[in-house]
Amino acid sequence: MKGYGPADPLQTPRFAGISTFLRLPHTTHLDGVDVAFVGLPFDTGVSFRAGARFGPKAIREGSLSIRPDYNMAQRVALFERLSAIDYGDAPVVPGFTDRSYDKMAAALCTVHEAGAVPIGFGGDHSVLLAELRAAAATHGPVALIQFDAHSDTWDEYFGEKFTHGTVVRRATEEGLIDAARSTLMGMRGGLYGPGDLDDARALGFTVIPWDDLAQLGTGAVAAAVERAGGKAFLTFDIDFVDPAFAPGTGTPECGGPSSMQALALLRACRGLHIVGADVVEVLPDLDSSHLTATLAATVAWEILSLVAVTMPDGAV
Ligand SMILES: [Mn+2]
Repeated sequence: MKGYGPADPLQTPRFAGISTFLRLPHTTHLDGVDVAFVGLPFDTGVSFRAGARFGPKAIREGSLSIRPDYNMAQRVALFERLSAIDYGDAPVVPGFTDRSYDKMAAALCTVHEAGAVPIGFGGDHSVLLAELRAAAATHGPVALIQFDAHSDTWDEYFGEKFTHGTVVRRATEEGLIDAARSTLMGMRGGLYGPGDLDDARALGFTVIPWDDLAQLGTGAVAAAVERAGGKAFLTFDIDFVDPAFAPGTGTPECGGPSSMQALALLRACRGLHIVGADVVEVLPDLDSSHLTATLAATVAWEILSLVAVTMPDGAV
């Protein structure tokens, strides 16, 4: 093991102990840390169902069933290549978006400044703005790779600018992301008008609706990685996946990818230079099967694997 890694599941069973993500050590000491998992328990930005503030807890619990050490699909021994911790949750002020953004961004800036990659657990998707403010403060404008049933590029909801449906537009306006290097994938369901996705394209994004992505497959994701061409933030809204596989989410859209398809598409991000990432919009109250949280944890682990494959192999 390179540094911090999970408790050995062959010494203590995976259901035992305190539920940190992957049973990684919970610490805020960042020396030598490559990846820090950070909970973002905020759901004031939602337009429909609330409850994602409890997402981080559920995703940690959902991670316990994962055998964390080796990713068979990527052929990588994760903790021989990187040191990872559970940083805990960023502070938030429930009901107050601006102050929560400031607090979450400050916590995430600390992680970036230490040279570690934060992987956030939402929280609703509005937390992305805090994450991108923190990422851009260290790295400058980044490419956004977004898996999501919605583009989140609307201008406002109910006259409000800072919501989970407007966050990608705000990040563009603030110069946090480079739209020309960014790809939004998975959009489906009804829209407010015929121009909704054209508006996203007018901002400079490459937009690949789910019906197209389903036909194009992993090659379209590889092309998105190519287009990113450098530092990138990967955001995964769990509503990208069909609600049959991920029912515990705020704004479900039927007719999406299975969990198998979604994971294959995510793995095709191999080679992406990830400086930050997240998985968001898990609502445990509607996740009676725990499948959504388990899938979200798997997504976060696959993202950790994507970071691992870009690092030197430290195995002896
Ligand atoms: Mn979203």
